[in-house]
Amino acid sequence: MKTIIKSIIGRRIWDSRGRPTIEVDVELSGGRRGRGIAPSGASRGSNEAIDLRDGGSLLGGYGVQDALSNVNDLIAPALVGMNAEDQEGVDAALIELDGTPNKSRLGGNATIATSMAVLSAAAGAAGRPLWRYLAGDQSVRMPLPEIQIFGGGAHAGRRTDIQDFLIMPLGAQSFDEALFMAAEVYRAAGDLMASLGRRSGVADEGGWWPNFTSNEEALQVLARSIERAGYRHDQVAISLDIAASEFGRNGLYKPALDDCEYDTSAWIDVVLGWLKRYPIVSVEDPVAEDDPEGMRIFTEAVGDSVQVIGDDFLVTAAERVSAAAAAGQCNAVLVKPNQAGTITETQRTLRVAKELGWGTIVSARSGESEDATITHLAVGWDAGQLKVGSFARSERMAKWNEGLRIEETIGASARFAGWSALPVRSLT
Ligand code: 2PG
Ligand code: MG
Repeated sequence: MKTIIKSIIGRRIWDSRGRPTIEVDVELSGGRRGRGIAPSGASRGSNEAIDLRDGGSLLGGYGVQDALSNVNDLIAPALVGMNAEDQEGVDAALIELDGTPNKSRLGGNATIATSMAVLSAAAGAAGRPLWRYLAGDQSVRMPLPEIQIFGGGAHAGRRTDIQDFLIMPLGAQSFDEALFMAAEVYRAAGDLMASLGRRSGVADEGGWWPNFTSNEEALQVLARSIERAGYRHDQVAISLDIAASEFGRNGLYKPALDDCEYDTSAWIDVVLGWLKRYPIVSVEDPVAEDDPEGMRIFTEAVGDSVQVIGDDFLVTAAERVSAAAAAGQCNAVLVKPNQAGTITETQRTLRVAKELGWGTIVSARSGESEDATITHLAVGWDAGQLKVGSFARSERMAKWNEGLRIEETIGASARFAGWSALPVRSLT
C-alpha cells in the first residue's frame, strides 16, 4: 500500500496580507507528497470554523504558533498510519480529535491545511490531477468566474460599505474567454478611475481601491467600465458581495458612506433599487448573518431573477443550507473550505446545495497564498462557479491561471458552465 500517511509537517509561512499562516506537508509511504495552505478571511461569519491565532502584541496577534503545535504535536501522531485515500476517515479523525463544534481546539486553519494536504497527496499517489481525482469518471464543467473589480468593506478600510464589486462574464464560451473579458473590464475600470481622478491603488484582493463618494457611484462606474471595455450587460453582468454583517446588526443597517440608518425592510429596498438600476445578477449576504427573516424577504422579492448567495449566513455548513432552503432563504451557497475546516464537510455542503438545485460557488478568502487547490475543487466537484478575488496579484492569478491549464488538459470536450450555473430562470 503506497497511500499510508508516513509523516505530517506543519510550518509557518506568510499570506497575501503578510500575515502568518499554516502550511502542511504530508508524505505517503510510496513517497508522494501533498501540500495545503490555510487561507484566512477578514469579514468572517461568527459561526465559521475558528481561525486559531496566538493573540498578544507580536504580529498584531495573528501568530499561529498554537495552531502549528496542534499540527505537529496532536494531528500528526493521530493521522500517521491512516490511508490518505480515505479522506472521510481522515477528516472524521480530525473532527474527533478537535471535539468542538467549531474547530476551536485544533483551529480550523490547522485542520483545513492538513485536510487539503492529505487530499493532494492522495491525488498524486493516484497519478491524477486533483480535479480529475475528485471527479472520477463524472463529466465536469469549467466554472463561471466571479471576478472582483473594486474591493471595499473590510478589504479596503471600509472605503465603501459594499465589500466586493464583481463581474460575471456570462457571454463567454470558455474559461479562457471569460478571463480575457475580465482582463478587459479590469483594465477599463482602472483607466476610467484614473480619468476621474479616482485611482489610488488596490484593495486586499487586488480590486481597485474604491475611491467613491457613495456605494451607488461605485455601481455606476462599474457599469460604465463594462461598456468601456466593449461589452453589453448581458455579456458581462455585475455581482455584489454586500457582506452586510459588517454594517448591520439586530435589524439595523448603518452603511457609513450613506450616513443613514435603515431597518431591514428599508435596507432591502435600497438593494432592490440597485437591482432595478444596474445589471446585477447575483447578490451575496444582502442582509446580516443575524437577519434570517431579512434573507427570506429578500430572496422572495427577487424571485428567480437573481442569485442570492449565503456566505456569513451559511458558513459552508450543510445543515444551515438545508434549513435555509426549507425557510426560503437564499438560492446559492458560497463554499469556503476553511469555513468548514475539512474537505469532507466542505464537499457535503456543496452536495446538499446541488441536490437542492442551488447555485454553488467555490470561494477563496481575502487572505490567500499560491495554493490553487480551490480551482481544482470547483472543477472536480462541478461547482459551476468560482470566486477568487480580482484580476491582479499572484495569489489570485495562481488560481485563475490554474483554471486555464485545466481547461487545456480537458481539451476539446471542455464545457464552460456560463450563465447556466446561476440558479436563475433567465437573464433579465
Ligand atoms: C467574502 C470573502 C471574499 P473574506 O466575504 O466572500 O471576498 O472575504 O475572506 O474576508 O471573508
Ligand atoms: Mg462574502
